[in-house]
Amino acid sequence: DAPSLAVVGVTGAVGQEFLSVLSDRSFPYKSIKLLASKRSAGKKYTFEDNEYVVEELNKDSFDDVDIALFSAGGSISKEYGPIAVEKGCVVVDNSSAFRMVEGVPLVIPEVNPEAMTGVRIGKGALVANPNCSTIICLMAATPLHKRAKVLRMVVSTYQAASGAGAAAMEELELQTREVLEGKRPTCNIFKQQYAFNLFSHNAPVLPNGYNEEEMKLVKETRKIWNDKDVKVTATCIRVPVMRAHAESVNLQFASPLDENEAREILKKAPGVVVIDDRASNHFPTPLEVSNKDDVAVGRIRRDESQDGNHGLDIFVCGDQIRKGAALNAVQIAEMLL
Ligand code: 2RA
Repeated sequence: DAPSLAVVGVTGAVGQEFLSVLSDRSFPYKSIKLLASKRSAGKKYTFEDNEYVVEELNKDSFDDVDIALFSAGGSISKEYGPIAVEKGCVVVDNSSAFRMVEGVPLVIPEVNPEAMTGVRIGKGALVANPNCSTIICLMAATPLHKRAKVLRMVVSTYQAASGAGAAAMEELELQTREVLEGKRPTCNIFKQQYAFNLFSHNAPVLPNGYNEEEMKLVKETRKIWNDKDVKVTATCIRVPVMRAHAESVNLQFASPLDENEAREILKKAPGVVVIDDRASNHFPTPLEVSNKDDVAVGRIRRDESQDGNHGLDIFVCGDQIRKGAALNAVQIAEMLL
């Protein structure tokens, strides 16, 4: 019969998108529980014509839950994820808390479904949702990697406000109005002006000079591709865009892969749409992929700086809240049905 569900962090941008995606995809459930912090307990949401009251998350919240979707930050996942697993629940965690833990599947259903082997309803398990910039990049890079092994990948990201939460989206809008009105921009979320600006991703910078967001792309790619040797380097930038990430990806392959074959592969790739019209200079844009499921790829071209046909450049856009988080997590849950 249909599973019982719980959504942890239901009031956040991703939590709300979980509900939208579950409904859009007619995900079957016999019950659904909306969980959040004490501060949000009591809030009411209408979901599929039924009214639900948000319950305060506690250690007994998962007694009768088959699948729990988490997006409430790493500390909540660390505290309650194992409790839920102990109760026999399959946890799909959107935080970074467990992604690199040995034995925890890190899954993009279209990319590495085999990682879900052995995970089933009734047997507690924790499954990690990759970081949004990793998901969006690998949705396009993997179909090519499977055809001609990627030896090295250079990624430059242009990341939306939504990655920093709903409050960051609100502040970007507020700052934009303030700047246009000649007022001093309100800077609460980021210490610098965001509107009409861009800056290095706000994640902490590590001793090696990379920030945590960039190292997520490096480490998660190696785990998802099960290839500890693939060379990855990334520069992650926060740009004044609301909810879709854009990424420039340079690929070096072990064997030749020409741009036409790459384009055909991507046209057939699940969850990918090719927007690559040179004549009209029409390529993927964040606005065009926002609120959509598919990742868009374009600017597919041979990297002329590399020998032979061993290099390609591509440009990818994907909705950060949807495929970058909520949709991917729900697709993982669909693999359990
Ligand atoms: C960001 N990847 O975009 C993060 C969100 N999880 O900041």
